[in-house]
Amino acid sequence: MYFLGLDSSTQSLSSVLIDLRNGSIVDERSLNFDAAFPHYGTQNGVLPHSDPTVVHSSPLLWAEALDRLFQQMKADKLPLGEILAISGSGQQHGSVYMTDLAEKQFRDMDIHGSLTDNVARVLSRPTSPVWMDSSTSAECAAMREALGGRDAAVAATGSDLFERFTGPQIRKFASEEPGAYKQTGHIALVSSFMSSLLAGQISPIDPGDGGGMNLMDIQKLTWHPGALEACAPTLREKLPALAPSHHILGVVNPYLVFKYGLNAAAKAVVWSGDNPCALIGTGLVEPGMIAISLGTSDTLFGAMADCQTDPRGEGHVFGSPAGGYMSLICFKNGSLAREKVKDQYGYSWEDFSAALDRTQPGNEGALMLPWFDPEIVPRVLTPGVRRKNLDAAHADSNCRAVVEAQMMSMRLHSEWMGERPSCIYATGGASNNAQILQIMANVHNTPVYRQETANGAGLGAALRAAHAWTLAEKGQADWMELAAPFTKPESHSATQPDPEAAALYEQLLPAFAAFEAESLAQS
Ligand code: ADP
Ligand code: XUL
Repeated sequence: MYFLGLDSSTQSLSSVLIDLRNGSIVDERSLNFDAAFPHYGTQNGVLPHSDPTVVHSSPLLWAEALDRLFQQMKADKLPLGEILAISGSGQQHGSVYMTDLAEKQFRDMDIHGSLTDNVARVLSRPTSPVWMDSSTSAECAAMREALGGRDAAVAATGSDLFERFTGPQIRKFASEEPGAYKQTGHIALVSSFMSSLLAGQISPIDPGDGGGMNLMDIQKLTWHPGALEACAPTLREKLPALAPSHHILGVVNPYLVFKYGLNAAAKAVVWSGDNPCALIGTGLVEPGMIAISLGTSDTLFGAMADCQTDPRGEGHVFGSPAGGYMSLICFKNGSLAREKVKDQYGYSWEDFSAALDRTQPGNEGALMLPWFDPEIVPRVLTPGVRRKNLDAAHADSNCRAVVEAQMMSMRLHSEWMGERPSCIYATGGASNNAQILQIMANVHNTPVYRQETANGAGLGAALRAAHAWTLAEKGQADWMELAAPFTKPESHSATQPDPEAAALYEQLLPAFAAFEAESLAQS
C-alpha cells in the first residue's frame, strides 16, 4: 500500500514514498533547484534581485522539477502504478498568479508538452514572491490598520501582518501592477499550485497553509471578508476554496498517468504547507510536544487543541492537518546563516562540526545576532550581523556563536507557547548535524530526538495522503496508529542535555536577551 509525499521547498523538490503495510520508507530522493536547473539562475532556490528585500522564485522551475522527479522515479522503476494516493508540502506563503485559462489548461493538459509548457501559457505574473520576501511593510501597515490594529489582526487571522504573508504580497502586486492583477483569474499558494498540477484542476487551500496568508478567519477556517476587503479588489473571485487537509480532489491528472504510468485511480489529496506537514511527519498529531525544523528557515512548532495566539504578535497559529491548531515561530536566518558563517571561514560541514567540538558551551561570553538577512523573529528589517565579545576573525567561536544565538532566540521567543517541552523532535537538513543538536538539547535543557528521515515535511505529506485515502475508503482513520510506525524516533538518536551546559545557558539567556533588546533599540 504505497503513498507518495512530495515536498516543494525553498531549495529543492523531494519525495518520500511509504509502504503502509510494513511502516517503511521505500524511497526518498531530492532535486536541488540550483544544481539540477541552472538555467533559471536561482541561488539557494531564489532569483537574484537588485532590491534585497524582493525575493521571488519561478513557478516554471517548480513545474519542471515535478516532471524531472517523476521521470527519475520511473527510470528507477519505483512502483508508480501501485501508489494509492499522493499529497504534498509546499514552502509556505509564496504565491502563483494565473489567468482565467488555468482551469481549462490544467484539466486538458497538453500531453505532448511538458508541465512547464502548460504552466507558461497561463501565468499572469512570471515570478512568485516567496516567504523570504520582506518588501511589503507598507502593505502590512495598511492591512493592520484596516483590520483594527495588531491585536485585532491576530485575533482575526491567527497572526499579525507579516511581510512574507500572502495577503500583503497580493496587495502589493494589485497596487503596483493593476493591469496584471486584473488579468489574474486564479491566485494559488505554492502548495495549491503544485496540487493543481497533480490533480489537473484548480486546487483548494487547506487550513494549514491558509493560516499563513493573513486572509483566513482562524476560528471559522473560512476566508475573512474584512481581510479580503483590506487586501485587494475582487479578491474573493481569484482565490480557490478552503478545504480540510484530508480533502481528495479526485484522481491524479491523466498527464501523469500517460507519461509516468501512475495508477489512473490514484487519489490526489490537497497539499499543505511545509510546516503543517512537518508537524505530522514528526508525529505531533496531538498537543504536548515540540518540533524544531532546521531547513532553509528554522521553525519551532507544536500542536494545540485550541486557538491560542501570541500576545506579542511574533508567532503564528495555523490549522493543523490533524485537526485543531498548530503554533509556530519562524526564523529567516536559519540554514543559510549557518552556511554563511561556514563558508566565510572556508569550512566544510565536518570542519564546522569540529569547530563546535573545539569550543566550549557559552562561548566564553561571546555573542552573535546572525541577522545576515532581514529577520522575522524578532522583526529586523535592516539586516546586519551584530557581535559582542566576539572577534570576527576567530572562525571557531563564530561557528559556535551562530548556533548558540539561534537556539537561545528560539527558546526566548517561544515562551508564549506555554509550558516548556519535555522533549524536542528535530527535522530538516541540518538535523543531521549531531553537534548542532547537542547545542539545541543544552539550550532547551531537554532531550532531542531524530527520525529515520530528515525530511519531516515530505514524510508528513505521504502520511496525509495515507490518512485521506484510509478515511475515504474505511470511513475512519486513526492518526496515531497511522503515523506512529513512521515517526517514532530512532532508538539510538536521543541527544541528552548536559546538565552543566544547560545551567550555563540558563545564566546566559538574560545577557543574550539584553544584547538583542539593545541591538533592536539601536536599529
Ligand atoms: P528546505 O526544505 O527548506 O529547502 P532542507 O530541510 O532540505 O531545506 O535543508 C537544507 C539545508 O540543510 C541546507 O541549506 C544546509 O545548510 C543544511 N545542511 C545540510 N547538511 C548539513 C550539515 N551536515 N550540517 C548543518 N547543516 C546542513
Ligand atoms: C513559515 C515560513 C517558512 C517557509 C519555508 O512561516 O515562512 O518556514 O514555510 O520553509
